[in-house]
Amino acid sequence: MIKGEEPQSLGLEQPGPACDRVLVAEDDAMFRKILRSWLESWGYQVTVAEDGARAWQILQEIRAPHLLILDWIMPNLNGIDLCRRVRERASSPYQYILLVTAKDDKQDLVRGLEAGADDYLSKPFDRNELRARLRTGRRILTLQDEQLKVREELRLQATHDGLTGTWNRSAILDLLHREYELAARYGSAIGVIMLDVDHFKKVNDTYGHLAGDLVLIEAARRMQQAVRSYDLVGRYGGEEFLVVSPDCDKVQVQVCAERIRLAMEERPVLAQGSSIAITVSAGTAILAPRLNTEKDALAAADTALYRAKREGRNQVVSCDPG
Ligand code: GH3
Ligand code: MG
Ligand code: MG
Ligand code: MG
Repeated sequence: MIKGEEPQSLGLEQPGPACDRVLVAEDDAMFRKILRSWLESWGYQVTVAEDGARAWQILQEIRAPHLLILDWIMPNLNGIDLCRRVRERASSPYQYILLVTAKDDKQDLVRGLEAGADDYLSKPFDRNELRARLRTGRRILTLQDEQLKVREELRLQATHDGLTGTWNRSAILDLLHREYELAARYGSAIGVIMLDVDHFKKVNDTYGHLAGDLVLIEAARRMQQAVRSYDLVGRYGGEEFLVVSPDCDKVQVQVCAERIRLAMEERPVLAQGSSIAITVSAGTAILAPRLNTEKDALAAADTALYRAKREGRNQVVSCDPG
């Protein structure tokens, strides 16, 4: 029934994290057992399903395998229909499907590929051939993983500030807009805090630009710690930050800004062997879609920040309502 042997395995095929798991959907118990033992000897983690319905169930799990070996003829849900379902779902990341069957005429092959299979293997098949075809699948999945990683890295770079790791200016403004739309729908309000490190130029002049950078990193870290988990911190400009605080009223946003102010004043930043005292000034405003726009709220917070600076720094000023 199954022909072929292969030379002594050289051990694990060093499977990557996403494509080291294989789902075998096969109704023939004997064949299932053989496949499992081969696959395990090549270093794969194997999950088996005795019919198509069970395989579909397994595929709903979060850590479902990305490499699928599907038998064509199975009870409940056959391999071709299962294949179609997987493709209709169009999930990312991609799942590589190897269809296995005793059918071997050209038309069947075309049907299988049209249903969304990536490759096709006729029973009885050679152990080495299966191994080689799985390697092809793994190569494709590995490439995909790398692409996904690159895409994620690019997305991170495009939305985050390289120095502090907070959202960058365009991202925090996008997020403010998203919160604005949500608040408009639910009739809620958003707190907006504009913050600026006091006399930061002096930090650079006294301790050097590198120490200045470390102060910014630490300031951003303290801000993140001072806000609620769903508040958003972004670097708005050089030493200026914007905090977006969803579901917030005037008092809550002041409290939040005050917590940030205290977190800075509380203890100096240790950078490059120096102990650097820092303070921030903050201006707060409320964005309520029924009353004002994002632009209004940002301008109001900015005006309040300007007042905080003028009135002596290291303080929180709220914009006057209206
Ligand atoms: P104020 O209290 O009025 O805000 O005074 P300030 O000195 O903080 O304000 P000013 O706008 O005069 O100076 C801001 C300084 O921040 C000038 C600029 O060189 C510095 N700066 C901006 N971005 C960075 C950065 O990424 N790293 C470092 N080290 N310095 C930066
Ligand atoms: Mg079968
Ligand atoms: Mg400043
Ligand atoms: Mg400034």
